[in-house]
Amino acid sequence: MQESAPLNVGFFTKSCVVLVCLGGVHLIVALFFYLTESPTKFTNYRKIQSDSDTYASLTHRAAALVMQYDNGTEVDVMLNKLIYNGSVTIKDDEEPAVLESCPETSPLLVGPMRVEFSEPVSLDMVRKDNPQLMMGGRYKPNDCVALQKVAIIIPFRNRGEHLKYWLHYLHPLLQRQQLDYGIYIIQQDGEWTFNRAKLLNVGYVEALKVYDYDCFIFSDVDIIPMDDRNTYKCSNQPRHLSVSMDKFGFKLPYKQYFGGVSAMSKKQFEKINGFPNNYWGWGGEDDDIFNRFKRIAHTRQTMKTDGVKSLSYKVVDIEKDQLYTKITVDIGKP
Ligand code: NGS
Repeated sequence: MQESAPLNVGFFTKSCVVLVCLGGVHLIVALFFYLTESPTKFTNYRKIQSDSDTYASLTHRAAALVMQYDNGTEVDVMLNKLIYNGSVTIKDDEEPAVLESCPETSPLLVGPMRVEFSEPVSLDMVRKDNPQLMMGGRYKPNDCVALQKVAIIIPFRNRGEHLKYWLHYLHPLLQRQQLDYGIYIIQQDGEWTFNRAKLLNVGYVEALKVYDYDCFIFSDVDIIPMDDRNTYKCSNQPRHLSVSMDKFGFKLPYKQYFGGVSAMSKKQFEKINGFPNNYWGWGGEDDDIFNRFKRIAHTRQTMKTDGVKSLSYKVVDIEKDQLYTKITVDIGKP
């Protein structure tokens, strides 16, 4: 028993030395990997697990691009491409695939459409037919970056039947047109006289609170295009879209007619101070806005004081459905 004691002590000491050496080697290897790996962790965002991580790192990359580009428009385009929700796909160990812009003319268009109202339509059916819609009636193509961000504004009260058909026909059409769009139903609260133009102004202001729209389509709830080549987009001039309607024998009722469906960019809308707020009841407001683009003395004076800049209203309710954002507003009375 006594003889074996020194042997055990020697073995114990050796084991300790071996263990310390192994610990040292481990430390050196760990230090080596730490020094060679850590810089890449802060410059690359490749291994991204969750959506929020994706968004955060893209924002970061976009911010870096802002530093690199001096030209404002170029930065805008790059930011747009990178921060475009859901349009940048990232896989492990791959650079993010930045999407191309959608083409000027969508390849998905079908041309003339059969539009008829004899078959009943339900909102549930429209929801099922349009599974790609996001809450609030929002959509954007997932394989290209839409050329315009379009808010569609519909003045509304007691026209549920019309609305169903409008949504049934328009959602698929707008998706075929490859637009980044949102539907805003602006419902006038109460029973006072309807004011279409003021509701359109409200729609403009409210839609801009939700998203950075650059194009606005103002549409009656009972007008449906019969050909999807009539694009719900803006151009360098205000556009009148409903130029050939069945109820007018497929021609304009008069040359200056600007009612039904019209398109204006944000810039154009701001330039004319939006729609007049003081047309209560049927008619005239669309002629007024037509004249805001012309040198007609009276309108040119009133448009400065009466328009989106002097708009006042109270939001009563905001309902977000898969098919639309419905905003109920108190716009006062005549
Ligand atoms: C004009 C109205 C417009 C209206 C157009 C078509 O007379 O607001 O008729 O109306 N102008 C005035 O009242 C000054 S419609 O047949 O669509 O009801 O858009």
